[in-house]
Order: sequence, then C-alpha cells, then structure tokens
Amino acid sequence: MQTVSFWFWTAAIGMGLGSALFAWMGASGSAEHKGSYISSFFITLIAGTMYLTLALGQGAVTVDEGRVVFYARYLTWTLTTPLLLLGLAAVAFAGDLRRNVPLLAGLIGADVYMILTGLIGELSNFPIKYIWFSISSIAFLVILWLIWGPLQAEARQHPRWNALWQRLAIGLTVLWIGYPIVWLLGPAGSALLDPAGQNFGFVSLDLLAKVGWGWLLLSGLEDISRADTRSGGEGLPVRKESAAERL
Ligand code: RET
Repeated sequence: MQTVSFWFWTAAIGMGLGSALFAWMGASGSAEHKGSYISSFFITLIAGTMYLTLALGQGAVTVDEGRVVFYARYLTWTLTTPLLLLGLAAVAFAGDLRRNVPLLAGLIGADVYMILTGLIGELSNFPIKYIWFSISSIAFLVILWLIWGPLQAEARQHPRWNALWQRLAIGLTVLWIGYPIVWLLGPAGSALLDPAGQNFGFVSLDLLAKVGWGWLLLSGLEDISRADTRSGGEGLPVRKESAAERL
C-alpha cells in the first residue's frame, strides 16, 4: 500500500485535472448551463487545494487516541457537498433553482449538519465518537429521504431531464454511502484499514464523486441542450421566465 502522502498528491493532481476538464468543457458549453460548469470547476478546485494542504503536511491534528485527523477534509466537504446537491437539484428543477427553495434549504442544512457532526465525531474519543457518528448518519438519512422523496417528485415533472436525474441520483447515493463505510473501516472506527488504506478509500470516492459525477452531470446537460436545439429550440423554463420578466 502506498503512503498517505502519495494519495494526497494523487488526489491534488486528479482534482486539478478535473478543474481543467470542466473549464475546457465550459468554454464550449451552452450558455444556459454555465452555472453548473462554474460550480463543478470550483468543486474540484476547492478539493484539489485541500489535498494540496494535506500533501504539504497541513490541515491535520493528532487526537487523544493517537489518531491523526485530517480535519481540512471536512472543511472542504462543507463547501463542496452543498454545491454537488445544488447540481442535482438544478436537474430536478429543470434548470430553475428557485422552483423549490425550502427543499434546497432543507437539503443543504442537513448536509452541512452531517459534515460538521461527522467532524466532531472524528475528533472525539471512544465511545462518544459513535454518538456523533449516529447523529451524522441520521442527517445523511434525511438527505437520502429528501432526494428520493420530494426531489425525485420534482424531477418526474420534467420528462426531458428525468433520465439524467435518475442516473445522477443513483450515482450520488451509491458513492456517498461509501463515505460512512470508509469512516467505519478506518482508524476512527474498526481500524481494519490503516491511515493509508482509509485515505485511498476517501481519495477514490472523492475523485469519483466530484470529477466522475461532475462529468456525468455536464455531459448530460449538453445532451439535453442538443436535444432542445434539434426539437426546434423548445428552450428551458428558466429562459422563458426571465425573458418574460424582462418585457
Ligand atoms: C461521515 C462520518 C459520519 C457519518 C456520515 C458521514 C458521511 C459523509 C459523506 C460525505 C460525502 C462527501 C462528499 C465529498 C465530495 O465533495 C462524515 C463520513 C454519514 C456522505 C460527497
């Protein structure tokens, strides 16, 4: 197994390449999806910068149990996970994020709460850390419920976007479930994985959840735009609305 720092450098480079890919896709991408390109670019930029701090030996503390906690990871997750959820919601809402603001607020609130209570858990000793793990997991279940309940109901109202939404929601669910599993297998949980093993797990999930998932989102949005153009520029509801507002 490679060292912890090998995985940090791999992730920093991988995220940097992800940002470059999204900038390049955005340069030729359609105007109505620019928000998603910019958001995907910053998700990987923030993550890449965090991995650079970790690779340089920053952003970590040793707790009483003698474990090293890479707390910088949680700080960036606090920023990147809400952006990922906004991307998923934008597809469910057919491009108009204002369609259901209470649902967005609930999703993002539960998400930030999940990450911060997860951080407290990793900083805590046995047995208190499992109290925080459980609280964080409840918030995660709320997120999954909001995605597969009300958000899915929104997505189903937009047949042209629904197939993409289903793919994205399944990908997000499968990848995100991996995080608590890696946490439980790692040094903070059962210690079946050593720090290098755990970081290999988190780095793989992070690259898939940000670069892989971001690519799925952006290429899917382009397919929808192309289909719109072919069908005679049916257009997005958001465009129609803002055009009407301008009159
Ligand atoms: C923790 C431990 C406590 C219980 C739970 C967790 C879930 C974390 C998740 C993180 C997702 C991160 C992503 C980052 C990419 O930007 C905090 C590991 C439930 C779901 C997708």
